[in-house]
Amino acid sequence: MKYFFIIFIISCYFFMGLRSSTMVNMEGPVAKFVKEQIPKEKVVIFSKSYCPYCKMAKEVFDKLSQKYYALELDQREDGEEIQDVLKEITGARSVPRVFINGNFVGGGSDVKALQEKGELVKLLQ
Ligand SMILES: N[C@@H](CCC(=O)N[C@@H](CS)C(=O)NCC(=O)O)C(=O)O
Repeated sequence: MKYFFIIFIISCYFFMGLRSSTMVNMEGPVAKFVKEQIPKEKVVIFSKSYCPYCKMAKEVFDKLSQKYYALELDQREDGEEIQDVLKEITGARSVPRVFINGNFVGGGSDVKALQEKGELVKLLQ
């Protein structure tokens, strides 16, 4: 039973790795959509409506009166695929994934840290 469990866990990791490395078509329509959204606004947030880290990032921009374009991935049928594409682009599929002037700047904690260090305002120029 113990060995079955270990093999099960190893198989899960194997298939998760396989999914991320082989199933993302960076030339496909979802990747094209993601690439088109990133330069659409000065601040673009790939978000989920219920996500506290996304709320945290949005609040940072709200306090700066900086408008942003948020895509709520939990409200889209292609949300999972968008996250797979974002993993290829940014190295992780967690939300939020925040872009400023077309550049990836991080997740919610990163945005907050940038603001606290006074670096966010510079990136927004
Ligand atoms: N340290 C990350 C944490 C982000 C995080 O844990 N996000 C959750 C949602 S609140 C997530 O992406 N969960 C996996 C998923 O929704 O696919 C950040 O500050 O952005």
